[in-house]
Amino acid sequence: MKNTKLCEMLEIEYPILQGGMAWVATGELAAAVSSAGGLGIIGAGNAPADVVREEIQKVKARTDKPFGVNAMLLSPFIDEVMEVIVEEKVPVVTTGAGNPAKYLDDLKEVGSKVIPVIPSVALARRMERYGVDAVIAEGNEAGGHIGKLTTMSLLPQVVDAVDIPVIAAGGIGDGRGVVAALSLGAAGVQMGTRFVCAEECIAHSNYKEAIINAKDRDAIVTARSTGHPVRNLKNKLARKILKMEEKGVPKDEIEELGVGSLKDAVIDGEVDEGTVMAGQISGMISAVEPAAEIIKSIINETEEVIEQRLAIK
Ligand code: TUI
Repeated sequence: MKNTKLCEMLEIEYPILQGGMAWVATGELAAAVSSAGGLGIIGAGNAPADVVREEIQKVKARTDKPFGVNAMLLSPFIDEVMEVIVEEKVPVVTTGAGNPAKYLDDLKEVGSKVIPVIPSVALARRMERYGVDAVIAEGNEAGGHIGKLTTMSLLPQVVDAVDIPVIAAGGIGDGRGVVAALSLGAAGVQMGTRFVCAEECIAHSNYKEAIINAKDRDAIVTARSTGHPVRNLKNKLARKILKMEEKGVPKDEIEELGVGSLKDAVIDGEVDEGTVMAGQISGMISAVEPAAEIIKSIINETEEVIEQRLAIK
């Protein structure tokens, strides 16, 4: 598991990226993951640029290891956030929810590695042509804003279509998932939901408990009717949104219900009437652990599966 090509490119010990989740992935979590040998990623979400700069400085104060920022391309502050990322020479920049083409030259000029999340083969190909360093193929088992395909089908098709490293995301919860992703051609993995339940993650304990208590079918998709489907844990708000969508309520009204609802859940612990974004592997998570323990156990499981289960004689 050590020194894969992706590890060399990103100068990390293990090919495990922590998803850059809005509100959840602050400097505290990113620093803990990077210190433990993975790649910690700050989630910029819809945060203003000065807040993103503070989180970047938090990580720099806590570790000398490489780290990343996820730039959410639908953010109203995206241009200013990208300026801060360039000024701070962030080592790795992942992007979500859109096409980062217009920011690429500035990021490359300061030496940032650029790794967009892509939900399709066509976008992966386009990104490769623009000169990105790798792509993250995210299947719709993931939490939050999702694409149409599952990881199992998207990942190998992207691997076949491009020559740059492909990182797998969506539906990976432990070492078994890592081996599955590697089998499909991934150079590494990104995990979000598992790291929400890291001790260093600032998410409210109610949010972590909601994930720990979740069963296999609890991470459902709402807001399909808006064109921006979101995977989140079934609760009072999710049921209300689904009912409104069934009735054909206009998409503006549905979107309105989502505004501020992630913060309500993550920061205030409002897990009934807020949005608890989480992936389908929520049902596999049973404890809050330090980030270093999460990484250690994933690496141990990965090596165990490769050595013992896959050693077909
Ligand atoms: O971005 C994510 N996950 C997110 S963003 C987020 S905040 C948000 N909340 C509600 C609505 C919208 C955003 C919560 N979770 N994952 C990465 C991801 N990117 N998934 C899918 C995509 C994606 C979709 C379309 C990437 C590119 C894309 O391109 C369209 C195009 O051709 O421009």
